[in-house]
Amino acid sequence: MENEGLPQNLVLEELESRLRNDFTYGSGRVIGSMCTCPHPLARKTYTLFLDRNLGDSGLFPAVVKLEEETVGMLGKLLSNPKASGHIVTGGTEANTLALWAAKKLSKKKNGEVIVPASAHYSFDKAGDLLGLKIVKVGLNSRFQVDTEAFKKRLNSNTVAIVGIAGTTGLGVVDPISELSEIAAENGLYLHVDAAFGGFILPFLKEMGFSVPDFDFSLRGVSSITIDPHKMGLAPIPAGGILFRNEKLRETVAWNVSYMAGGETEQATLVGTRSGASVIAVWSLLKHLGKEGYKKIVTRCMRLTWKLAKEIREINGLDTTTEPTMNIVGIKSKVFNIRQVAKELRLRKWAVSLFPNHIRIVVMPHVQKQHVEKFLSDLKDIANRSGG
Ligand code: 0PR
Repeated sequence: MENEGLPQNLVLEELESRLRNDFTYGSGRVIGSMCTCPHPLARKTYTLFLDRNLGDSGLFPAVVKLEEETVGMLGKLLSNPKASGHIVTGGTEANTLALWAAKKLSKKKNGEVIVPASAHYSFDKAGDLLGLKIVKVGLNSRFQVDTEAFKKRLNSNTVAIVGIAGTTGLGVVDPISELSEIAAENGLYLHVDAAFGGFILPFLKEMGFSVPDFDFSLRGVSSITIDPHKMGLAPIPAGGILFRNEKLRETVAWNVSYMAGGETEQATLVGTRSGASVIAVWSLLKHLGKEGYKKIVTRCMRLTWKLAKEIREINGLDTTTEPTMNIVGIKSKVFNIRQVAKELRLRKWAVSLFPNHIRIVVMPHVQKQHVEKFLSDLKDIANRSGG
């Protein structure tokens, strides 16, 4: 830091010039990400109430009420109006809170958590932090967790099992109803990671698509991650952790007595936390309603199906699996998929690269013309590589 500060306009000018060349969602070039342009209403409500801090909740009782309502609306979406939880920093914090609750409830010393091999790396982080062994179970030919293999890994140290409703790599939904039975029969905690799928599956279901059960309608489900800053169109940070009931949430709650607003309770990893995030999510759920989200999901899915169909028509390329949600995996038996990703990046497409496939996520900022331009570049790359 310099001794003398710069005038505001110079600071702004410098920032504008330095940030100009970063990717923007609006350009349509970011097609491998799970984030998107926040909805204009959420931008507005977020900035209007930037100073609200739920770490000292006694100062902001109205925001506490808005968070309760937000969690109530998400709970209802996930078949449980009595769910209790918080808007947190993201899926990583939500998944960590779930494993923390499971660990505390079990009181076991050398706890193990069984997760699908497709689980997000946040479970590895949480396991490391909480001293829990993360046991990974292989997938079947449809990239869902193999429940028979799952059962074989259960032992007296198991404290929780995890299922994913919308995997990070391919958007696949695990057989959560089977996991729910395993959990119920063995008295185990089942956490469902619907960080991505939580804002898609309920809407697809209402629109008549066949969607497997994955939420609190299943008796064994203890908690669910559902992230508004992914398909919910909320500004970052906005993750969601929902526990089946208030008692489970209280497992990770702490009382802090000295706060300016009086005694406060915190049941999140962070202390000071954004009330603006809560307000932004609340405003979006109120404004968009189910119909608004259905429209967004429909548009993303139509483009996803178009993309998947046309990828399969390109010589040498194929999709990894039929998309369940707005994620497409591109694989090849002919080309080195790493090389294809490299060529795409040279043409300024921000794609994600997994060990055996390229991940495309058709988020709400991706328009038809972007998909068409992407397909034409992909065809060109395949042709030049001799597919
Ligand atoms: N659970 C699942 C199923 C996820 O896919 C993710 C993140 C998380 C949990 C963790 O969420 P947070 O990142 O909010 O803590 N999935 C994306 C991924 O890792 C996140 C992402 C977002 C990646 C934007 C790239 C990007 O540009 O692939």
